Amino acid sequence: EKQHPILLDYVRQYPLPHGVRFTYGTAGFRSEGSILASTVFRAGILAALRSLKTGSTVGLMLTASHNPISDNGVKIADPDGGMMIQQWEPFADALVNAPDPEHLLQVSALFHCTLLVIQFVKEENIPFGGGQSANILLGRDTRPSGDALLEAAKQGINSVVGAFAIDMGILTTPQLHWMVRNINKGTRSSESDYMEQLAKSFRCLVDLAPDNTMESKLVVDGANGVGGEKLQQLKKILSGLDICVRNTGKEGEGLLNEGCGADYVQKEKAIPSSFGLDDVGMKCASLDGDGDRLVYFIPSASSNNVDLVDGDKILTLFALFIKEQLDFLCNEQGFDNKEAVSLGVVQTAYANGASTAYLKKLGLEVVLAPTGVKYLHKEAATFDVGIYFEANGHGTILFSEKFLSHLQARSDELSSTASGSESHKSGLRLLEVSRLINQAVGDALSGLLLVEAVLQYKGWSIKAWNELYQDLPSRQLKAKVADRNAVVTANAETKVVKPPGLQELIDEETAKYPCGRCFVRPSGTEDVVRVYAEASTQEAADSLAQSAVQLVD
Ligand code: NG1
Ligand code: ZN
Repeated sequence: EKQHPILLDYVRQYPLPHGVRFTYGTAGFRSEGSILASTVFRAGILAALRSLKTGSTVGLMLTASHNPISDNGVKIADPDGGMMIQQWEPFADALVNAPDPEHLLQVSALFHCTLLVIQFVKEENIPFGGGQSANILLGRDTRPSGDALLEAAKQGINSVVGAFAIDMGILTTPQLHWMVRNINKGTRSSESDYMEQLAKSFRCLVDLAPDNTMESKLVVDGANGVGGEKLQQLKKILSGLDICVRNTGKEGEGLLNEGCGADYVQKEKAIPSSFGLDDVGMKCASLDGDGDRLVYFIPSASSNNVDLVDGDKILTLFALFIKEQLDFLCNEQGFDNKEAVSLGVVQTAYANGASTAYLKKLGLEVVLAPTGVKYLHKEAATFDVGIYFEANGHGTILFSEKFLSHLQARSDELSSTASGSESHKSGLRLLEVSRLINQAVGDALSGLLLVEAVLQYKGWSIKAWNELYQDLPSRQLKAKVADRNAVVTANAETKVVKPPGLQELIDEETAKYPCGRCFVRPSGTEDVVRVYAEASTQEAADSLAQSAVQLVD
């Protein structure tokens, strides 16, 4: 028999750890970094197959985002820069959990790793041998386990004939997704291209803004991760912003995500380490460990608290700005596309109820999606301009190709005649926003620059922005249960359908609280059921969440 193009002899170098099952959850495979080598090796194979199948470059990112430094994870970016298509997730799960070939005698041969790959290649009609090549861009965050895992990924890729691993070094997650997208579009895709594009479009947006005086100083918590490092790099080519980065991850500044970072600030509503009394009242922002989440905050005078300006408020700020630009654009004579330009915002059930109410009052179409950016992204992509954010600060703004080419054509046409008009300017602003904000995935660095540009445009302080609406008090808790997947939800996770009867009990409890809202869902990244409750006072929200935990247990 002729040799199969997949040389899974390498598999033996990365034995499967005993007694663990990995699932491609909300954000790829994640666990303790020390037991991930076989998973990452096999994710390398998966990425190579994905690239062969699509005939395009794909990405493989090693990160565990906001999780502790000892964790790590791996996820695949599809050719468009988005997350790997969901149809491949069952194969991904089967592949990383399939027994090693050595164990062949103990298990049904059908399920072992090599056979599984061969079968899948056949089923999916993945081309081999005709000189097809596969390119996989590799990125990783600053975790110490990243080096060894990178090797495992390369070996996995190399075990597929025709597949090439291209190591892009230490990157934020959104940088890698951006590169994959741009390579496949045939546009500039290096790290310095990324930096230059962000700096340039930011500068253009500021130039297109009225001459407002600005609270230009911004203190940023880099979570002691890659985001802080990259922001410092970006700072060198930025003008008009006075950014001070703390928790950059340098020797002596502290550990990745420990007592700092966007997740910590959002969940604890506490100031991150390296921030103190001197920062009270300042405009501050916090990135997460891999630079795809962004929240703002104002350290308050009382103890360690902050006024949190979360992803919902970033979404609201962006929605206000975009809507205003679209209104300018569409009010103009000759722009008869008013009906045709669709603007939508996408949130999850975790969005604060006050934000949803505010957005609806603005007349915006608000869509609810299940947790996980892959779901939000998909919904947002159905609009000409789709804005999505999770409350935790992960999100972006998507522009349809159709709308962008329309804007471009219009701006070319107007540039000679009506260059000073507000309508012309709004077209230009929208074009610059599409260049600034990452079109592949949520990106804290580009998000931060857009927030700053919009605040500048509005002449708003962070305080003015924060006061657009007031968050309803809320509480998030985790319930440790025997099997989190016993809880099955529907309606964008707002209703429990299994186990039967649970939703009725939750409804009954919720009805006892004014402005009460409560839902439970299995986490996609941790072995817990998450509980969220909102009510008119903090005590009430706490108590509702507590009762729901008891119902789930
Ligand atoms: P899970 O564990 O499925 O709740 C968490 C976050 C998501 C998303 C993913 C990926 C919450 C409630 N959930 O998912 O929003 O960021 O991690 O990192 O914050
Ligand atoms: Zn992240």
